[in-house]
Amino acid sequence: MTDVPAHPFPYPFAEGKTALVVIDMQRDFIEHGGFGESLGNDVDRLAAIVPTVVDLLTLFREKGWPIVHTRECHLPDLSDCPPAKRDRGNPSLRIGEEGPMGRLLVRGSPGADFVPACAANPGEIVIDKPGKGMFWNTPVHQMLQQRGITHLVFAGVTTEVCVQTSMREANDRGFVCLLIEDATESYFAEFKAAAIRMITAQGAIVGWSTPFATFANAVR
Ligand code: TIU
Repeated sequence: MTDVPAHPFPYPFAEGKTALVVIDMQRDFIEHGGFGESLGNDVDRLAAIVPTVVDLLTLFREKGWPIVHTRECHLPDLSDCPPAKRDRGNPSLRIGEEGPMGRLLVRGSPGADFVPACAANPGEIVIDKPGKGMFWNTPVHQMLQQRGITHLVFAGVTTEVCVQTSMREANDRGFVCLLIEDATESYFAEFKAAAIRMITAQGAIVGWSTPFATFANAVR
């Protein structure tokens, strides 16, 4: 175990038992013309974390540690997209409709794929998930258990939606979770700050948080 300085107290990093989880670094959330922008959001806020996510990916790749990438997306017939999700709100385009990057959040559409800098390498796990959380209706729990993973380091978008949901799901399944603060972002600065506070409050009730540089210095 390596103690990583973190909030609310040092995170017990377990080499050999830890995977990086990069949540939904997809064009549909980060680039103009995608799902995120269709909901009325300023997507440029999210693009700003791409270099730090790349640094985190590079660190795990240099070490040969496991990496999981997730994509929020649906089958082309939308049979895994509940009407309650598709019909929510008043977006300019709905899930499954044709946009400038293809059908929004549909598996195989250019927009549903990763931004190029955060593409998965061969051998890394890619999980297509129909929900906000990474465990709902996916094989990821079994895949992590098969590899002896007990600790997860989180990055990606958006902090209070898919990242927080996935961390809560992971925490309930017994994983020891750390969020890299500058490798996650929200469309709302105040929601990112609040999510990090919620995750780390009450003695790390959901998990720990720390900046990338602090994590990298500790594990290198
Ligand atoms: N809208 C929003 O903030 N997020 C999502 O819809 N999905 C993810 O967080 N990936």
